[in-house]
Amino acid sequence: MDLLFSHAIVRTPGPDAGGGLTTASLGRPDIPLLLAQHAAYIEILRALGLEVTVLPPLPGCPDAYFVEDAAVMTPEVAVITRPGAPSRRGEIESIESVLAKMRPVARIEAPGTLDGGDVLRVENRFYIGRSERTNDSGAGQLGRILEKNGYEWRVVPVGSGLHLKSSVNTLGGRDLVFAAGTPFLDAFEGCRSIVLDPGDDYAANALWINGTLLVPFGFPEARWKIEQLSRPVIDVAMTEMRKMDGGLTCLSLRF
Ligand code: CIR
Repeated sequence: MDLLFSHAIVRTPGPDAGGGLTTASLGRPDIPLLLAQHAAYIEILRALGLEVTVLPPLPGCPDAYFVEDAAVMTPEVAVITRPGAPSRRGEIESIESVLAKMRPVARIEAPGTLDGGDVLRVENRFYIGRSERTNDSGAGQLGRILEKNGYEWRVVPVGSGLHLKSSVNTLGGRDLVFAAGTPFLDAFEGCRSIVLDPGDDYAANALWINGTLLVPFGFPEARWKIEQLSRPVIDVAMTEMRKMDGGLTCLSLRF
């Protein structure tokens, strides 16, 4: 049974949002369009019944609107991460001040690094990607915090791609969507997999919100495959976030 979300935290992109980290060669984001797409994303979350807290831009932290990377939320605890990219570490103080009002806080400490984009919950188990951003220490620290709170956890070597959730996401329960050629499919035994076509990798970052599936606009084959689950699907324009390696999940913390 999936836990339903009642809240989301997002952060408005700042005027410096084009100065964040990226591996994409898609050009710089158009900031007015980025803001419009971000505002539309917020409206979708609200239309799905979530109470959305919108944090202001964080000066000097151009990637801070990818709030998912700065924390991992469970009903019991808010885990403040230690992002793998040093340029993103300035984000955590601000997110901690917000989350500390909502949950007991735990922290990933040095030498651990962990990005929330590497953390995927499937029912009672958390899959933690070991990636360019998340190391063994960070994954282990998070795992032990989760274990204390009654969860199972498993480390998955991500191989290529930015984060674990760049390649796999839940579509509800144990239904998962994978990018083509994902090397770690075996780690998810017992789950039902939809594997997208080569070229549709970006659409593997689909987002389940209380039974509705958000998918990035512009991937008709991926959308068709996901629609076969007979759950409502909403297309979301993500062209400008994609230029900064951002996807649907990273724009919010949901709980
Ligand atoms: C970064 O490279 O950190 C940002 N430009 C993009 C982070 C995307 N986060 C995510 O998918 N969870």
